[in-house]
Amino acid sequence: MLFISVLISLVMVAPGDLVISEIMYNPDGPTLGSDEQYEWIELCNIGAVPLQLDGMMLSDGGNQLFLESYILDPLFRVVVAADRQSFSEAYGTGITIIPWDGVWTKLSNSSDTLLLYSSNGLVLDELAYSDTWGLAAGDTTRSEADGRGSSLEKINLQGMNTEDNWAPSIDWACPDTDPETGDPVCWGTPGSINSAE
Ligand SMILES: [Ca+2]
Ligand SMILES: [Ca+2]
Repeated sequence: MLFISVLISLVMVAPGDLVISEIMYNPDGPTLGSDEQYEWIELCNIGAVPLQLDGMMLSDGGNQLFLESYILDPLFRVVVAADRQSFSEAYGTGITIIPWDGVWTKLSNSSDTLLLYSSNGLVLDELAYSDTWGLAAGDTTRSEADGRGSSLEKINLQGMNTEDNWAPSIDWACPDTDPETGDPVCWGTPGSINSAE
């Protein structure tokens, strides 16, 4: 039965089935650590069938990384981490992290475009974000997602990757405080439903 499901998913995977649901593009240095160790990407299967992730690719147009074998059931989420060991040390070991080959697709701290491809080269999702996302018009401070602890979360997973459909996380795991504001510093909701959903 499992084998049949995999075959079906390989045939039917289409844009919109698997989405980039959350990114940590600029981890908070003082409480979490460096970009090289603590950037991560969350993927969610919003389609109707299990998806085999083997061979799917994430890229910013330069670096490419290829996901290893994992069957992701509908409505479940997984994490692709820059450094699996660092991620597990920070977030614990209860979150599914997908191994990958290639070169980490560095997430710029200003703006970047992140592309998700199927194993046969179809673009499944594309996210062109900016560090201004999450700031009100005219606000010249930094977004909570811009190195202040929060991740950037998609609000409606079925919706477009526009600025108004993404927001800094306002989550529940807040291990520290922001030295600038004294507010709680959170690190997003990897592997779990988004706080902004
Ligand atoms: Ca970064
Ligand atoms: Ca999440």
